[in-house]
Amino acid sequence: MRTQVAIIGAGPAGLLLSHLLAADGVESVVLETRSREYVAARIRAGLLESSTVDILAACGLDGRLREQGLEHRGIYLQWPEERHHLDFVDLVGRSVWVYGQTEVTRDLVAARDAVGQQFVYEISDTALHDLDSDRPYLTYVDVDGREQRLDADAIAGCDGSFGPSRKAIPSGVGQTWERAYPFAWFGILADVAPSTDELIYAWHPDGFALHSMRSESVSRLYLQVPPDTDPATWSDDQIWEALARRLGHGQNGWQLHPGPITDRSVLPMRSYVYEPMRYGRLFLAGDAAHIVPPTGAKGLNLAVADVALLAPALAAMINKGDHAAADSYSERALRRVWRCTHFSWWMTTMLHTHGDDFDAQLQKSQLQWVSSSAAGSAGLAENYAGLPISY
Ligand code: RFL
Ligand code: PHB
Repeated sequence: MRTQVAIIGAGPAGLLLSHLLAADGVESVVLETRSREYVAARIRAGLLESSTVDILAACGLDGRLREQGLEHRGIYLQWPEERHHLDFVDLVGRSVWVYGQTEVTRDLVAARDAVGQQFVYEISDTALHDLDSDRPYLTYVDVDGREQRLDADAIAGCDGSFGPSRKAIPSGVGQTWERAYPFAWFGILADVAPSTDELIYAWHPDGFALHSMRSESVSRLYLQVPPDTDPATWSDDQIWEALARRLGHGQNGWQLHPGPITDRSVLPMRSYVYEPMRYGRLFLAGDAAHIVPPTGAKGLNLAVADVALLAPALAAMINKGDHAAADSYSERALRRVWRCTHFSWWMTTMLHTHGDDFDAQLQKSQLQWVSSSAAGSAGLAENYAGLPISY
């Protein structure tokens, strides 16, 4: 098989890249280890920044988002006895949208299916070859156990943090930066109307909590827990009690309404950046190149921003033989990646406790300043609502 761009991974990065490339007249094949059903059902991110919404709108992919998504003006910052609203629209003129990654994926798959995009699901043994030539290719084993080869002008590694793309770059070429955090997030999905109109990020001596949502009838909530936590060991009552305490149930009459928990999982948190995001004809995008802790809600948005830069760069290289944008892709993408890496680290360290009393006093002072100073709130708002793609 031959195509112009071989895309490894049918996550948001790979799917949107195939869509943007097609708009520029570039053909692609999307390869995925998981099944179509698994990819469609995966529960992950929930918050879209304004530039992500702008990109989806520019490709005509914002129909269901506008109908079913929830537009939020800002967020609440909470700590014992205090809750402050940060209005991003007033502060920086931009809003954010609650619209699950599951829904974004569904819209992208539907749009690609409608125009006959070639997907190959349930592959195994994906291997990348001749990346430093202008004839790179992939080999893999298909669902029927047959070995296959896909030749391309370029390969896009959109295969997440555990995929083979980054690992195919010879050691010594790139550099990695990493920070592991001594805590994890316990996330639940619950069939209950959100107890808040906008997201609540809560600092508490027991640990961080977040009240998010997926729709007017589905809530998504998170608790800071030790990384080795087994989600099965917490009863539903224990989960709701911890959430109520940390999120300020009873404070100024506010109440957290519990409901049936339909999904629970524990996710580790880390920051990770691999640089450069290109090796020869291999281009990395999304989680394949960088991971952020979820506190800043940046992972999905960064994946979208990467491919918004990568698609025109690949199109210019393939359609016109113009390599300038492809050559500067890594540097341009990384400028934004590092800004979001810093913001995600900053939000994480401001809101998660780790048993140090001195640090706890600094965190509360920081929260007070961010909530009450125009400069402090605008800084958070500018980063949270999202910087321009070309930042
Ligand atoms: P993905 O979504 O991981 O997709 C990679 C795809 O590659 C496939 N793959 C392979 N395919 C072929 N051959 C191989 N050998 C392959 N190996 C892997 C995988 O099966 C998969 O389908 O990466 P992508 O596209 O870069 O997208 C990144 C986002 O998914 C991720 O950053 C976000 O989900 C992170 N994140 C959040 N981001 C936000 O912007 N806002 C949020 O509110 C937010 N909340 C979250 C999150 C991530 C979470 N989890 C579970 C990690 C909340 C959670 C709970
Ligand atoms: C979510 O709704 O899953 C979510 C929202 C905001 C975050 C992280 C996760 O910062």
